[in-house]
Amino acid sequence: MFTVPGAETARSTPRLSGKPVFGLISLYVVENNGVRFLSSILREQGYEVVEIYLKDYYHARFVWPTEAEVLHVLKILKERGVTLVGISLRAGGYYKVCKAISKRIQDDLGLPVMWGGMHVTMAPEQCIPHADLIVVGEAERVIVELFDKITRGEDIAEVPSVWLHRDGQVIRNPVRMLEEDLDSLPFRDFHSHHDKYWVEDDKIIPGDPYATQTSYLMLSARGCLFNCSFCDINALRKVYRGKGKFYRAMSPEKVVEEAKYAVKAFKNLRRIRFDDELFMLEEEWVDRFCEIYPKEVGIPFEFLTDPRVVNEDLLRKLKKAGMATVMMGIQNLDTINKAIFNRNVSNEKVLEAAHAIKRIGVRPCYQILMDDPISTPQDKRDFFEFLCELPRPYDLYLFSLSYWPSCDVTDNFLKQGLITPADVEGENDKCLKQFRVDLSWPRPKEDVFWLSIITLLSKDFLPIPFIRWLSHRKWLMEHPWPVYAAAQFLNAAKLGLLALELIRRRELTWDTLKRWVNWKSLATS
Ligand code: B12
Repeated sequence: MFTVPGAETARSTPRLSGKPVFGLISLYVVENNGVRFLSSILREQGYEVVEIYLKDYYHARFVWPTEAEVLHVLKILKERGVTLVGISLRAGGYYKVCKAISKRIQDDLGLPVMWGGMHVTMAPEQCIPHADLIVVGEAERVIVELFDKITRGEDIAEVPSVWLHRDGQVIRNPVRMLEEDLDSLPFRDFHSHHDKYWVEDDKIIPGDPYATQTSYLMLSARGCLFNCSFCDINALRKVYRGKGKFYRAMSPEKVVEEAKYAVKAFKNLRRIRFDDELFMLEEEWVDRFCEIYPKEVGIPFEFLTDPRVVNEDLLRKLKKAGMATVMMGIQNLDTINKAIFNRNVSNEKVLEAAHAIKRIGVRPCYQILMDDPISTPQDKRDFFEFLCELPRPYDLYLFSLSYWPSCDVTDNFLKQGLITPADVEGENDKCLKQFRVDLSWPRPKEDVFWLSIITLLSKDFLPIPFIRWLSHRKWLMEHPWPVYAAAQFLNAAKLGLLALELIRRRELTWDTLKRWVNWKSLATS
């Protein structure tokens, strides 16, 4: 246990005793995996958990909760006799909302508030002043130990991963060893409808707000083999250094068992999306998965991969087993990837992986990362030229570089004076407004030009020589509005076609439309 002096006040986390009734709040996402993992394991251990989903996540739209919504949250906590409140702070953009809600709960109800989630893990020092206690990192085992101790009336000052206040000092316990056996964790709870409330549009909607979905987001692994400097993984590796195996995957049998659970829990299920940082592409694992998944589940699936692990044979087997598409991170030119993103992957390797995917016959989605402050005008042209070489057809997800606390890219740019602390998520909330690139976001003319031109590449019917010809028009670079307007129009048309396709596949729900359609900010695709 480390204690660090900081004793301007004699603040102490209130003493907790008796079996807790836990109110667990998810900010702006009705799906929140973290919340669902925790409520599931706590319920399994016999604890009462009341889940409150405070507002949903909407693409590039962030609306502060209304007073009525805050009062609804307080009312639920009070009426359900909650004794300890947890708030899941997944993205730094919600830090200020989290602070405000916590204060209301502490002041109006006198309840202790515990924070956890990705932002807390990345920036615990920013969070601890506003919470009575926080949990750094993965919390399934931690929360059970914490609740058992509270129930038995024991002191919680030494629970691993927990930070709390004691006599004006902050107690910062080191993080717990990582859970190696992901198979031993219970599935997230998507099936029970009691003890769940969605607070949205000034209303309380009881029941599980996620039950009507047509796609199930599966997490079959935690961690990653790589360490890109812009990614949360880079921050997590620092937190977990020396704390056990970092990249862990569920067994194929357990993945299939969970998929079967999802089929039961979601009546309209049409697709499974593995949202792991890196889907397991190891031969034995893939062989077993491909043997049992089609027989026992058979629902189309997709996953995220990296050019460094793409293997044509394995992809072929996965395609046969139901792989509908694959998303692959490219990010930028190899020179930029190496210089600032710690991605040691050559352009040739990316092309090789793209050709392998093309031969397999699925339409991939490539992810790229824009808006870095380093790329020169020549880099931007080179990147465009490189993208022209990718075999079509493909979709593009263009992301805008956000600065997560304690990631290397953030620290390096801060040191070089390329960004200021106000640009870092937590203080900043750009990630809620410009995560997927929207062409109308204020940018230098040159970037509007290149982003618009790049957006044209995923419109298969436009010949590459024509797009290249446009890219050389000096006048357009100076006055990018015609190419911007064309890109916006084609983008909107493509999203319309995608919606029709989803309707055909019976995958479109009203909730998905609400989440993704924002006419003021079109996500490029
Ligand atoms: C899947 C995913 C999504 C999905 C689905 C979310 C879902 N079902 O939960 C969708 C597409 C909706 C999504 C959206 C966004 N996401 Co996202 N997402 C992820 C991803 C890939 C996995 C999250 C996850 O489920 N992890 C597994 C669970 C088990 O881990 P966990 O959530 O951290 O929870 C554990 C602990 O943190 C802790 N914990 C969590 N909550 C609590 C609460 C308490 C009280 C306690 C004690 C502990 C605790 O215990 C949990 C169990 O061990 C992560 C990357 C990652 N590796 O985490 C990014 C990530 C969390 N997302 C990120 C971002 C920025 C976003 C968006 C803002 C992007 C955008 N503008 O579109 C939105 C915001 C949505 C929202 N309102 O939160 C960033 C956050 C970075 C940051 N610090 O800000 C991450 C880290 C990715 C990245 N870019 O590096 N996301």
